[in-house]
Amino acid sequence: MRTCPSISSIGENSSVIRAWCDSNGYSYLGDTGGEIRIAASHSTDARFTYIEETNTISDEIYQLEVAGEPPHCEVKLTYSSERGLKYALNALDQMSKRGEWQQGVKYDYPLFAIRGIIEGFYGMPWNQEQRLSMLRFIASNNMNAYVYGPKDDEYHRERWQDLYDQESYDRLGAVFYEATTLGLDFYYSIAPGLSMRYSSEEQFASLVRKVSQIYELGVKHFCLLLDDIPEHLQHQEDIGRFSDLVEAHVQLVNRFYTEIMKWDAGIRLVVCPTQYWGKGNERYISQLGSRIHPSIDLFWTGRNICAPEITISEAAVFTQSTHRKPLYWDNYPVNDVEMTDEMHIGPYRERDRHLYRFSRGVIANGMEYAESSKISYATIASYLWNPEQYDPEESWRDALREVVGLSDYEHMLQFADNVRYSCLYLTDSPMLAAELTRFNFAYFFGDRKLAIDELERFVTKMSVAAHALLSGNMENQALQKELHRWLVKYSAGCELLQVCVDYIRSQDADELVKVRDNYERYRSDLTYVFADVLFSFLNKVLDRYYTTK
Ligand code: LTM
Repeated sequence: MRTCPSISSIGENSSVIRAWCDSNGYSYLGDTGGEIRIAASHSTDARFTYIEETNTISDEIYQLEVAGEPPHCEVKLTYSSERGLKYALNALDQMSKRGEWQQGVKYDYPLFAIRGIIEGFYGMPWNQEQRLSMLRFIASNNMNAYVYGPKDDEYHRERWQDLYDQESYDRLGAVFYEATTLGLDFYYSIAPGLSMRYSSEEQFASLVRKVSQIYELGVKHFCLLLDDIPEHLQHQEDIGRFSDLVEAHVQLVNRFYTEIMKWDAGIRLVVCPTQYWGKGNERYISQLGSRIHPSIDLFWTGRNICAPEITISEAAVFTQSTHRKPLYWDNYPVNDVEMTDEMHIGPYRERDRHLYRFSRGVIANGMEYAESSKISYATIASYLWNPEQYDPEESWRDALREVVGLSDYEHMLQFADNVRYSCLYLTDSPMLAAELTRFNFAYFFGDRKLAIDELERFVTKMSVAAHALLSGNMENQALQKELHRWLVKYSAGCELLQVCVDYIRSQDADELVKVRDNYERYRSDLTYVFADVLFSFLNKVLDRYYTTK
């Protein structure tokens, strides 16, 4: 556990600074005596309200001037809003965590306007503790939006017409309160499309009533999710009334928008269309985009449900046909449905670094594994803040340090390097792959014994990490629990590699039998680690490729 320096502050917004200190583990001493002494001031100068690159008015710009180090650190903060102030405090926190006090002036702002996450996966929704911890995590990584929409919360989808019972309502209220206190926009989503009769006045009224229950909490950001529902009209009444699904959706969305805008002019609506991926100029999405109110945002996952890359030309096609920039619902790190054997803890990648100019923002869908999601989320947050300077590998290592903790970092790096496979990264195990390539060359063209020794040293390092992560008490125990299945498979892979080394060294036929037996066992567990890297090496070993002859 690190100890944080104490903080005192003079100037504006001391209550915000105090609240930030409370949720980030700093003690707040009032207006004097802190090891970090802050002078905070608000500014409405263009420099603090306007971002030139994106040509937007922003409330997220800040300047931090640091002189000295704790216990004698003087800090001047300038910002145009509470959000900017919180980001400035997060920047201070980063310095404190890393023990790197950068003297001088830092002026900074985000490039993507909407930067957030959606709890929008199939499977067990996060529990309240995980959800609140996630909110604190994304806020401390300068994201600004949390979307509530777990597919398996029955009030969200299956029982969309039913009002929340008191207990669930209070729970949701607490999430909204925490998000707002942290400076996050809380989006409530509702998904009526599995059963809704679009022609029914009664059902439309139920939809509005349900959402007004949430509005009563103070919520002003809503999502109407029409994904993963039948692509054609189902009810006879609807077939008689509308020419097709998109006509029903245009009517539903516009009526719904008109209705909720009566409550408050500050309300924002995002719609997830039924066709939420593709080229972006197909009939349904073009019709919907052309005919719904221009202020409504549309979610879009890109070229595929899980997009291997997102380019600016794809975004431009979407914008031309729908008359609005996409708000990306990025299906990473989510690992539900057919991806449940995978664990998505690799860094975010393959999103164009200029996408911020061509989109409203990115909302990243999580895994039901909340702690594990934080690893990729931290990299997504750093891409979204400044995609021009984003370095996936550097950001990933920072994320591992933050989520895993310093004491387990090196072991976790050994392990996680073999658990990077996802739609964004179809290979895996770059360190192991490089080691096997090196071994292959050295075995045939160098000192054979030395080649085997070096491979064994590498495998031992991997095995030590497996042992430590599986049997010790990790600093982040929730993470250890979530990763258990992948750690077990990784450990089995390490054992298998060791058996291979033993065989290659001894060239003993009995050792080869052991390799085969181990391999069969290893293969019967479908948990995805190492992608194909281990298999291609194993196949060579079993084919007696590494012989002394
Ligand atoms: O992506 C969207 C818009 N909807 C669903 C998600 O809820 C689900 O988590 C992902 C990944 O399986 N795929 C979807 O189609």
